[in-house]
Amino acid sequence: MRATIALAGLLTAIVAAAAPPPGAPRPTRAEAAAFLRAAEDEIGALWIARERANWVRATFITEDTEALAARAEEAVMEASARLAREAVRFAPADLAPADRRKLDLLRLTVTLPPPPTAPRRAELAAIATRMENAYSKGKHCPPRLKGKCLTLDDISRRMAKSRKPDELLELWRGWHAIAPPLRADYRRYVELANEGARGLGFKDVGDQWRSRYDMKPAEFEALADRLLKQLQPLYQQLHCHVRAKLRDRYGAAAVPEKGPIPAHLLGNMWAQEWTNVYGLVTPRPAAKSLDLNRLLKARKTDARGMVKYAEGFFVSLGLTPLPKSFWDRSMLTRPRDREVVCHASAWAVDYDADIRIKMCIEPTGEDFTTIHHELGHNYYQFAYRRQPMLFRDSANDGFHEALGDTIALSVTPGYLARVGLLKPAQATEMERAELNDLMQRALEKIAFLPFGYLVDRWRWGVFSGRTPPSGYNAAWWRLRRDLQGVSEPVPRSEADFDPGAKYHVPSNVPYARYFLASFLQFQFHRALCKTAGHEGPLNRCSIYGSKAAGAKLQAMMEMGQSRPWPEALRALTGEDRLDAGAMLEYFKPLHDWLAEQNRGRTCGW
Ligand code: X8Z
Ligand code: ZN
Repeated sequence: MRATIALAGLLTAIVAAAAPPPGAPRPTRAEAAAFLRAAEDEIGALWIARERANWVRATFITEDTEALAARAEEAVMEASARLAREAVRFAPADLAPADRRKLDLLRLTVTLPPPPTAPRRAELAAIATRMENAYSKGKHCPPRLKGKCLTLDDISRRMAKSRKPDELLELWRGWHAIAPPLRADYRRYVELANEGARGLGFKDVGDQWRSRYDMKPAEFEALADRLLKQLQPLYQQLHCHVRAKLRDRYGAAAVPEKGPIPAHLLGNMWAQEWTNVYGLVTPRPAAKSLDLNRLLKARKTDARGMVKYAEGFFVSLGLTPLPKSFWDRSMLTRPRDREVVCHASAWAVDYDADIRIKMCIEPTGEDFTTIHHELGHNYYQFAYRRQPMLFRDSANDGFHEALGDTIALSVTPGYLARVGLLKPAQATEMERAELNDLMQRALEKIAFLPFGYLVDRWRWGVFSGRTPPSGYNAAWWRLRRDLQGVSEPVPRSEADFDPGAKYHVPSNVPYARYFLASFLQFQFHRALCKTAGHEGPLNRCSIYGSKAAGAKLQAMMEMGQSRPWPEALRALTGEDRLDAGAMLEYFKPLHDWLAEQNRGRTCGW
């Protein structure tokens, strides 16, 4: 991949728009370096101030913290716009490659592209903060509970367990009812952020998001398409089998034989992962299956205890224990006395060693995995903290999301026996019935792929104007039906705003990162298993305790965003292409088994 050339090309548009007057002297390398030093100092200080304000807001939502966070965002926007404009002056300079990269990153990594005027920047900052808060405060107050309201965690807990279609539908509808009030704000946010993106030299916000991958935006789209296509056959097989089993359970009237699966029956609010219907699709019901929910409850493992297990894994790789401040400052459970943003996140508040997580942990296998995911973010942040400010991020955003998931792939029965959560004999029995384990993983990882892809497909359409506000909801369900094979459980209309019921939409967090991470984590896993000396099938491998694997990970994480991502990938895996091969290899036995089960069934929708 000609990464540097592609990146340099990105600047052409704004260079043309704001080129120095003819005859103006070309800026020198030293001038560019001085500009970048000052820019990093300024933007770094503002980023840190924003993180602090945001931490307080996200862990204590009030009108005041909302206003303070919006102010901090506004200050970042103002500086980003100004610095990006000034940066244009240095584009023709003969720059050191690292400085060229920094100049590009200055405009590429702006999360909320700043509109040109102060009042509109203030408006956008206020809308963005308000939307995330509104989502986070969302509640469902069913009449049957007579005034008691359910949070998303309450709803998710019920949805994971319930097998009553009526109850599932009520919960699904109840949660989706939080979103219509966000629609007007969302529409305005799209207008304002698009203005900002255009000011930075992009066609629209989607174009800016797709430009962050060391290649042209169109090349990135092609890459995503290629990856999805590689996994489509396996997704179709999984979908086919799960649909047949849901039909057995819920009846022919509820689940069509050949059509999409109604979205409320898959054990997850967005049907984005299906692990909670594992009990309906267990390949080897006679053999023991791993049930982390039970294990954690039986041991009365609390939130801290769960985080300790995850930390223990990283430490076994030779990475450092979490600093004391992590334990003092993290928010691990939902506070009873105030509104917070419960959606899990990891922070480096000072862009240095002050790493923390914010999560409302429940003693479930799902949260056990999410904790590994979050600590992956924290260990990454900790590793690149010595990089220049503009390089303190992952190689691309998929890398950040993949790190902790890679570790979670090593949470195998064998590993759980080593840390005493399982008896060795139990672990051996589970490993023998490996299809069970693979099915659990597939319900998490394979089921996720089309969803991971479509959230931003929808937003790219919205930002480009191809999907007008009058078609927001219809476009969402078209994608869900076409790509996921999942349907709306009751008729929907443009009075609804179903994409707004998914955190990342009102919170302005790009989503393609999770799609990329799905592939990257298997590439990482395969490479690290090799480094750890593992032989045999990939799904049996745990890198627990491998200092060699830890050193490789650490070396890649320390690079931060200083080099184009293919180089970081190469440092860890020897490959420089994102590829589905490792994922397909991992799931091969399950794929074969599913194909057999589905013989005689009509797959697809
Ligand atoms: O948002 C997250 C993480 C925080 S970065 C908890 N994830 C996506 C989601 O919840 O939709 C992890 C998996 C996908
Ligand atoms: Zn994450």
